[in-house]
Amino acid sequence: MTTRKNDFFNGLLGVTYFEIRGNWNYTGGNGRDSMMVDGPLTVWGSATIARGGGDDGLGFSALTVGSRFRVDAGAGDDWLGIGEAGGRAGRFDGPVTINLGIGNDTLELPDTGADKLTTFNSTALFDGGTGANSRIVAGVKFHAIPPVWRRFA
Ligand SMILES: [Ca+2]
Repeated sequence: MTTRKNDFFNGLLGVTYFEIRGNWNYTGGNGRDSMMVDGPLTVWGSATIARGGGDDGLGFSALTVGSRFRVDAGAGDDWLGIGEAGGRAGRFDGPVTINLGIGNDTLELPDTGADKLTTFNSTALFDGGTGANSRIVAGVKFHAIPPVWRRFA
């Protein structure tokens, strides 16, 4: 399934559970994109998110991905949030690769609550890219393999 910009998820308001039984590819355009995926959303295969230029905002709440999860935020001062404070957790069973690209970017992994932590079950690489990048990492669980952090303050 391939989605562009916000069209797809704007149509899902009010849906309480959604499942993609394959791979999910999202491509944002240049300019300022903003997308909040308020799950539960389960992707059986891989999920690949490419944002393009612009100061983008991207949030995932209760996202579960069965295979590889990759985000390329591109140029611009981007914000990426995975999880929702006090909210529902997500789970990533395959390798996770987050590239925030050029710009002063922010990564947020908030505390979703002790009994429902966002869980990374494989490798996880978080690369802030060039620029002054910050991260807020609270209640997440990295199973077995420690995450790799690059270019964050
Ligand atoms: Ca960026």
